[in-house]
Amino acid sequence: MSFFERNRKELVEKGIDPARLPPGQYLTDRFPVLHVGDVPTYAPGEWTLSVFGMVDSPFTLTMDELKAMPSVKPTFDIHCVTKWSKFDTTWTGVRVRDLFERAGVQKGAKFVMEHAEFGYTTNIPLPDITTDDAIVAYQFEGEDIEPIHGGPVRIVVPHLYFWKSAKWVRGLELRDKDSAGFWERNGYNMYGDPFKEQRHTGD
Ligand SMILES: Nc1nc2c(c(=O)[nH]1)N[C@H]1C(S)=C(S)[C@@H](COP(=O)(O)O)O[C@H]1N2
Ligand SMILES: [Mo]
Repeated sequence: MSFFERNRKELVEKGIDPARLPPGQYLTDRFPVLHVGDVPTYAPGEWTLSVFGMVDSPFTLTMDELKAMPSVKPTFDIHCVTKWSKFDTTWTGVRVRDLFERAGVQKGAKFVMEHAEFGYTTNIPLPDITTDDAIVAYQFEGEDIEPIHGGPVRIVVPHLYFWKSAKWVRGLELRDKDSAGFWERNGYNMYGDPFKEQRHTGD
């Protein structure tokens, strides 16, 4: 029996619904750290988030302003394209949808480019980043997000592979056309549905 088969069998033995684990993934309790480049550090008050592109009123938020907005605390499973999945992670933050309502999304805007520190980008369709659980997160399991996991603030979008969840997010840009972000230019799928195993370009 392969590692993956054993892992799936253990899941059933623990009474967890195996349908939650996408094909080709294994479940881990650990929280692996995955990113390209350095971990940024911010002086207090230095971090900001800009909403721009095809919106009527672009704006830039400080951390205090973000935290003053209504927050949600969803729990969901996350799936990395390098094959680990982690179940029941809980995040606190503001719905991307609420930020976009404040900015006034223009007719014709259909995609979002997430911009992170040091130039990391990832593209996502507008409906996928405006679900109930797609958030600009500042807490993980009730504590400030650690810098290695994207703190002070990252995107989390549960239903796509985790590379679509930019750590150290600094900008959300509304666009009419889809274009590839960092990993998408380097062979990863434009959409990234883990349950359809959309890992690479054209999957
Ligand atoms: N800014 C930035 N965000 C990023 C990445 C990155 O390289 N830079 N990697 C992505 C990938 S591939 C994954 S799997 C997750 C990993 O998040 P974690 O380190 O908190 O597990 O972050 C995503 N967000
Ligand atoms: Mo990943």
